[in-house]
Amino acid sequence: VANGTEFKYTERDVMLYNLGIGAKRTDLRYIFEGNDEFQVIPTFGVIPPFDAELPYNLDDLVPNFSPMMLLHGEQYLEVRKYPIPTAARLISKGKLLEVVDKGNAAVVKSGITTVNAETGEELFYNEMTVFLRGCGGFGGQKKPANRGASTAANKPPIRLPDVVVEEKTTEEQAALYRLSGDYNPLHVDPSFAKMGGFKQPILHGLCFFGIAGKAVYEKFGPFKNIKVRFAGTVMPGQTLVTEMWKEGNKVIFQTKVKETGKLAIGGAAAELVEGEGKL
Ligand code: HDC
Repeated sequence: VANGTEFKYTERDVMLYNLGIGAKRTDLRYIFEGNDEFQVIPTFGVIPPFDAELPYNLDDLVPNFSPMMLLHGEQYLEVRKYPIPTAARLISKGKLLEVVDKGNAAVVKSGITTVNAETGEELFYNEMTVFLRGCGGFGGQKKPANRGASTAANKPPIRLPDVVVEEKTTEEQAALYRLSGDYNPLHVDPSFAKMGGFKQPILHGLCFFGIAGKAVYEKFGPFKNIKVRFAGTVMPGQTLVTEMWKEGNKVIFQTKVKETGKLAIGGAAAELVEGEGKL
């Protein structure tokens, strides 16, 4: 839509989001509006775009589109201004960046800019990439374009990680996380998940992105951008192990599922806000 869609959030939404990505009752700055340092974890910037109406339908872009076969492929978030307000009215506008033909699958990337509805100031920019299984082979471009930080390979260095953070998700993680705005049935409805090829509902990519991003934020401080590729699925209840390497101003990271040893997030990095880094 020409004027964008309004997304209004309050302190209650902030607490719900923080809890959805694993904030504990002892993290008062995340779960108690009366705390002096009450704040939203910066990965919250991926939430406002869920209310943005995109000026196209996936159905019209690729053949055989089915919502059950959609997976979140990659996410890139820029936080354009700190501090992030704990309540605001925002407007998000999205556009199509590219459609890539992977043969079996199609990869569709959207760019969404979110501004403060009152001041017009830019707050967040997102690139959201969906991986559409069974929707390729239409003769489209084969490789995604190079977009700098949003498509960087971020290969971890060959040394032990500088910091490792382990966090167990709960069986209710997806049921809780969805209340922040991604109501995709894939994450709670067993029959929908089965039609998508999964034995049980899987965790939102942006939920484990948030858990990993929270670990980076707590160990290294605020970041100006963060990028991940969802390399494997996570089931609610599994334990996530996030390994981080500080390389100059950049924190390269990856997240594995402890129970299986498989990679859930790869090709990931956050660029720290200059002069704010903790280490
Ligand atoms: O990597 C596989 C996988 O399962 N990843 C995990 C996906 C996942 O769990 N995502 C989160 C849960 S789904 C979710 O949260 C949905 C949410 O509710 C809705 C979000 C809505 C956003 C709205 C925006 C508008 C899988 C299946 C993705 C790929 O595995 P394979 O099929 O085995 O592919 P592979 O052989 O490894 O690679 C084939 C080509 O595809 C590229 N590629 C691989 N993974 C990618 C990816 N591209 C983008 N994102 C990914 N995650 C590879 O580079 C490869 O390309 P090429 O052949 O050119 O090298």
